[in-house]
Amino acid sequence: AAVSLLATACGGGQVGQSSGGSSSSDNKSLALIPGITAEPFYISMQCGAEAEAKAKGYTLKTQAPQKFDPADQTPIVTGILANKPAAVLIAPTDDKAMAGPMKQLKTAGVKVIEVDTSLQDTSVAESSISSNNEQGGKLAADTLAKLVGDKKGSVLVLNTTAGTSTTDAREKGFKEEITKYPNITYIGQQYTDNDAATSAQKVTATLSSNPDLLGVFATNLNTGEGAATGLRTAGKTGTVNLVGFDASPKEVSDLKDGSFQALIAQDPGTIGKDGVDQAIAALTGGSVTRNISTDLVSITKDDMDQQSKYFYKSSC
Ligand code: T6T
Repeated sequence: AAVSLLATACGGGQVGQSSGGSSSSDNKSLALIPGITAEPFYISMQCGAEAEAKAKGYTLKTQAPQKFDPADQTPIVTGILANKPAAVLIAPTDDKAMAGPMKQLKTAGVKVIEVDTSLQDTSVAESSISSNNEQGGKLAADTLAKLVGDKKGSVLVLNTTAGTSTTDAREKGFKEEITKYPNITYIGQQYTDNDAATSAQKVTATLSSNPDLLGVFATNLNTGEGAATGLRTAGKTGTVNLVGFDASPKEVSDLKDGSFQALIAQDPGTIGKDGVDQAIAALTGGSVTRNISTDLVSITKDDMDQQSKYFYKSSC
């Protein structure tokens, strides 16, 4: 029940049998396991990966968990293992809990490529492709500080769940960078379990406990969409500056109508494309790059028309 296919979004299908446990050189079947189903960041990644796989003569099938949760993602890895694709591109939903299942892939001779998130254990993946998330957190801090100007008050980070490598790194970068602004007090992070409604509640609660709140940094898509709702409900849109991460269609329309003051957008299509290229290099004895960092950009309402190539897709 935890398994869901993104087939409708991007034309992919279920992970199929490879050519009968054949050697990796003639097995051209790749699998993608995103962090969560039906979410524009991972759909955009899937689009990039599918297009590249097709261009290179490989098949790519996607299976994603319902929740961003290792309990949902582990059975997908186990199921895919039975079909033995040549390589698996995966966004591990926990930097420790997914190590066991991912090691099983490696032990079975399946090449493992990390896309977006990664494990603490760097011995499992051949290559890891992601944004420089710590840098993204710093960019969010500088962007928020610029919006706040010389006003004095506090700022909050709304984060997803501890153990998510990407969002942990975003908070780390933010926390370090925000100390450069003495007028701003960082009151710490609150976890939302990657749930928009929880994020909205945390904003409302913080507004009552910290009436001097000047800004919020929401570390990802759901958290940001929820924070925008929370500020709207409290009548604080625009008064409390909101910097989000990602650029989902909803976040982009919220930026346009002033619910967000800025978004830090990633380039998920390129993460997917590079993931396929690294998988193929690993399978064919090509040169593999251990770590690849993809673009991040800060977008505001004023420059959003020029940055539309960074907007995420809901289908390919
Ligand atoms: O922000 C992205 C991704 O980079 C992160 O690892 C998890 O959340 C998103 O998928 C957005 O929902």
